[in-house]
Amino acid sequence: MNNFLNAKIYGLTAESLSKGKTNLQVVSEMIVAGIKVIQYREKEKSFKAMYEECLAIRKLTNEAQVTFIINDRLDLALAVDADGLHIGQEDLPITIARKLLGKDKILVLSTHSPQEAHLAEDSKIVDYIVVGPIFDTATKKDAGKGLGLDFLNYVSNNIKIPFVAIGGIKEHNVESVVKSGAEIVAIVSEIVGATDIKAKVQNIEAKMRGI
Ligand code: TZP
Ligand code: MG
Repeated sequence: MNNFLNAKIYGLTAESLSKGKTNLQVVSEMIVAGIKVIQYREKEKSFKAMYEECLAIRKLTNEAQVTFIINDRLDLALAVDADGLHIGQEDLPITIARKLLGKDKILVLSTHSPQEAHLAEDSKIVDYIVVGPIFDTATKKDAGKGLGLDFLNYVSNNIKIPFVAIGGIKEHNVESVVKSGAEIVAIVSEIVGATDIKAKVQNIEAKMRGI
């Protein structure tokens, strides 16, 4: 199932930033809030723990017809029959990821420069690119400094495959990201750390619609 086509928000898990909630609780609140594409992102747990958590998330996302993407781990994506895999420039080469994932799953690739974005587009095997970090973020330790909106503007003017903006995106700055061409935003801390996830999502979506 691919809901990226009409999604506004790509929601990512981060249990350490979830104010005591589990990833499963956060995912279930994201679903109630209407988020249609959710990524499991977890760097600390054992494979067994991630597998069990993802099986439960897979059940919830299937029931709600929400697209479920796994970060980094192709084996985990296949093991729980996720809808897709999100990898970075330091992960499996995209050709191998695509080969092992099969043609029907969604392949998402993070990009950090115009050159990486063009390579992803020219490959013809990446479905979505993620563009960032747009702003500084403490969520991803090795993200580096925010690249600013220029890279996003470049992608929106020069790249034809769909893209998602990421990195330091909050309710207060999401309008600037949309004005620079992003139709989908990936958000971690602002959503998982919200006391009321549904209200936060509604506020962000309202800002994205220019309300
Ligand atoms: N990739 C680039 S920045 C980032 C990832 C996973 C983290 C974004 O998190 P936040 O909390 O929305 O800034
Ligand atoms: Mg990664």
